[in-house]
Amino acid sequence: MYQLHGFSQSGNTFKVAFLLRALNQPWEQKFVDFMNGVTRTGEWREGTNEMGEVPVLDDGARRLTQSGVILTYLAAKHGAYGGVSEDERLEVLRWLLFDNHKFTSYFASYRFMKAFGPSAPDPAVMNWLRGRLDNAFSIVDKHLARAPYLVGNAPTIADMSLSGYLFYPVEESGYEVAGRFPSIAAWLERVREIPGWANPYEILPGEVIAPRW
Ligand SMILES: N[C@@H](CCC(=O)N[C@@H](CS)C(=O)NCC(=O)O)C(=O)O
Repeated sequence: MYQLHGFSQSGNTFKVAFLLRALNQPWEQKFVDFMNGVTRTGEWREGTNEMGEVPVLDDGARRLTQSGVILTYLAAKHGAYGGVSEDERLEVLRWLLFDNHKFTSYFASYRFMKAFGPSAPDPAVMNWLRGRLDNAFSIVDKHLARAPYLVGNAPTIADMSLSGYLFYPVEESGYEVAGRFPSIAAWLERVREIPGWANPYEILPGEVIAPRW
């Protein structure tokens, strides 16, 4: 059985959980106490992931990290959600890279500082991040105005990756999507229809934490 190391606030962990459920694969939760600094310890980094990040997926003796790698691995192994041609697979990879560099990464940082940071977020940092976010979200919104999914006419891991953080309560990020990016909002409704979708807080381990700032 797959083992997925992560925690409930982690949209990157949710991306993998969503795909495992969509593929109908049994998996076991391995709670990582991220909020109390476990991934910063030398022991965890040496024993689990030198990059100090979740998600981590164990498939028997094989250990994988980086959600984009894990999604690509599972899609290829189970023959679903990876794109139906070489062109589509490359297009999926293109969106995964964009997501990891500019979409999820800025959004997750913004939300973390707003909801879970140890001290009140610095307005200058938040303003800068918001500008980067507005740019990335506008690009995705424009793309989705012309297509039902990010790649081709059916859902892929690109959709699971980019949407991974967008099912958490808006109060956590304070970043409105529904009113400002209508094509993203409509796409999120389609993503919710993919078999296996669930509320991240209902399928991942760890307590829900009220936004701090
Ligand atoms: N690109 C990585 C990002 C993973 C990531 O940033 N995970 C967060 C938790 S959701 C983390 O462990 N952050 C630790 C850190 O940035 O030091 C992925 O997609 O797996």
